[in-house]
Amino acid sequence: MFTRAIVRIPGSNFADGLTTVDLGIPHFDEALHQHARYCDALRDCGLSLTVLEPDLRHPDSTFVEDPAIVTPHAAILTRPGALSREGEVAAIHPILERFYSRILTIEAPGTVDGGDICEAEDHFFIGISLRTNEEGARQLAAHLGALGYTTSTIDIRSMTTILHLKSGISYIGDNTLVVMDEMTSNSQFARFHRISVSAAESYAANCVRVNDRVLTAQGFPRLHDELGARGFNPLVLNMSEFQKMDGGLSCLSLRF
Ligand code: CIR
Repeated sequence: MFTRAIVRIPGSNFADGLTTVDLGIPHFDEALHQHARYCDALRDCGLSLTVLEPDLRHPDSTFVEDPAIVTPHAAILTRPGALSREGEVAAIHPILERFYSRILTIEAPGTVDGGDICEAEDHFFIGISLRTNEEGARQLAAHLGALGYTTSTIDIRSMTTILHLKSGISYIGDNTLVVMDEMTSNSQFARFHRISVSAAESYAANCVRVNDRVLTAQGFPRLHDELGARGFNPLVLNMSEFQKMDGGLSCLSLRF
């Protein structure tokens, strides 16, 4: 069960953030509206929110998942792989200090983006990507190991369609992974029930279990139906403006 989440309202320069997709420039007012609906959804799932003010120094800072990893035992400050996002770590640090007495760090030359880290019960999959490097993964695995978790790495550097590991897989509880078609046969996922997401719906592979709901992106009916058929309770949110900036549902909050 999660009881809290940290979110940050998008800044007016949100469109100046990084993106690899060609879906057009996000509409700021619509992004604010979608963000507010996202916050409502987390509250509906029973979470108490810490809502941070926009940070205009960092256009991508609404994606609070990337500068930190939170576990029940400790928070880990990451070292984001994109230079323009480095300062987000110092900005989130004092917020995490309100909730955690133990805060660990990733040191240079290691880099880690929280979006590359997928927690499945007591195991963490660590994506090696253009943002998370091998040294960052090694440091993170050592921290998580000391906290009692197992870890393994998944190299996604050859996959051109996803930015982060969690753009392609999500653990939604009940021993179930939602996985992009391209990754379904990965032997590391063999012990899980897998819900495969077709290339046409690949954006929907980033979904988030929050207590008894699964947040899913609007516009992907096959995954939605499949979740329902398997007994999950989807909560659908319009993510169009965040998708334009390579962001998904998990990126917009730290849940603990
Ligand atoms: C970036 O490129 O860093 C942001 N525009 C999007 C980050 C999305 N975060 C995530 O998937 N965890």
